[in-house]
Amino acid sequence: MVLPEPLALIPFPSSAQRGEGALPLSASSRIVGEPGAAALLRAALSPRTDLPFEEATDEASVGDIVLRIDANVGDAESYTLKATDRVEIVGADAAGLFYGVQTLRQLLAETATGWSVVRAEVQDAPRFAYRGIMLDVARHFFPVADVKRYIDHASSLKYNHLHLHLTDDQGWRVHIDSWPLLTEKASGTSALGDKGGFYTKADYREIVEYAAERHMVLVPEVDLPGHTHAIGLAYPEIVEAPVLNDVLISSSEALGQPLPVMGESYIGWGVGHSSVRIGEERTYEFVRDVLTELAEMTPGKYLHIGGDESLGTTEEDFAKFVSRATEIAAATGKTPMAWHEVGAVSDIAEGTVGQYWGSLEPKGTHAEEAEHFIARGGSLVMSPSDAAYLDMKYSAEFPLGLSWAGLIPVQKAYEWEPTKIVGVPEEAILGIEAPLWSESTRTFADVEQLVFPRAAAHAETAWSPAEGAERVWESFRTRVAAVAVDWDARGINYFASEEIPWSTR
Ligand code: TNX
Repeated sequence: MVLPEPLALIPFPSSAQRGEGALPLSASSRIVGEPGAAALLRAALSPRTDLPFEEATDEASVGDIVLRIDANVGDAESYTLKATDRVEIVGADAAGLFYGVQTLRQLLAETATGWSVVRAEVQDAPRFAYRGIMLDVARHFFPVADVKRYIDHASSLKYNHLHLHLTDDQGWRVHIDSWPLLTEKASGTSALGDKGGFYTKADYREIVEYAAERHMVLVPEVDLPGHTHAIGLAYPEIVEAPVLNDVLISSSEALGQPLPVMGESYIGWGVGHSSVRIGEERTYEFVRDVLTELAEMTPGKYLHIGGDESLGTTEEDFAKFVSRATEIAAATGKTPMAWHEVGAVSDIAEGTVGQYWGSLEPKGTHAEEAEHFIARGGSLVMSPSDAAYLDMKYSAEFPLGLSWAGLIPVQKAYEWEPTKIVGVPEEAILGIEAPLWSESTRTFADVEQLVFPRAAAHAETAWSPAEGAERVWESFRTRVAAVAVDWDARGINYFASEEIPWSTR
């Protein structure tokens, strides 16, 4: 017996059955129903198929695409899709409908006689509420147009949180009215001496809105108390002189990169040398002003305060700082989020969400730190660096990316289980996030090479049921090959890894 091939969908739905053949689309196929979703669907389908897909509100007929919202379909973000003699997508809410539309894009097929939709019946709902992807716009700045493209890519894979790493040693990337010198003096350059940049408040709001239309929530990060060298270019009175450690000195030398110098822009990749002044009251005014302004223009519920790699800071100072900083973040009305090191501090604000970036087999105190967020009533977002990091090289020869957490071929990115890393109950895991750090990515095309196809792997970990029959590498690798036809149509510069049978279509 020949088993039917699984539908080429990523992330694979909770349930998806193939029907008989394909439903032909034609110039008379219309999109009937919810206007917002219809406009996005039309914008996606029309250029690709060269068919008009007129929007209509009357009764649907054969060959049409019907978009509806009905809360009875299921929980938040869920949807059903039926492609028979027409396509009907019903979202439990606007997000669910949007995800059904993304699934439809992957069911689109071009045949000798024209465009069609593979007949199918799908019922779908996400596994995790937080499905995140990060872009580091501090090490290399990426303008609004690139961020929008990132949002397009990620939302098509049903990611719903975009974490922007907005500040680091190499630059400050968002305008803050009450501390205007940050963008005036500390945004000009990127790593490797490349051009910098920053988002005006209008730019930031444009990103927020574009993301919201695609059901992605922006999670802004201001990394504190370390990763703050750039702040010293603008406000030296709140930043310590660089603390050089042996690893920083030897790795900078090996890479031929300069060491950080107080008051000068830092263009190397080294970490752990900077800190804001923890004993200085003005520092907390800064934190309050920055987080308050960010909170005002961020509709999402999280404010990320960083907290990683404060290598030159004493434990005592670190504790003093992060307990205040998480309280300040909470006082804006948002939920603080922080890298797992912050979990080393006993009295962090209640409900703070921890982002675990240790390895799949936790080292040292990393697991305890992560577990402490749960003890404080928070939850965890899992970003194990040896599986979820999009900036690790695929292989030793790969020209872009870093390798400190190991090499991450696509299969390794695919095969990990977020609930089996630290000892917390499954409900304590809010979700996962795949971070793209941008030390080595000088262009957005570089970003796409590292992100694709691995972001598709993480999307499936975030969305698809853990026990699903298709949640296995052999299935995934053939589905990637098929979904990549859509990536080609969008011009995504994905890495054609040899692990994927690209020619199967
Ligand atoms: C570690 S992961 C960092 C970043 C670097 C990244 C490079 C984390 C919280 N901090 O500062 O960019 O490694 O892979």
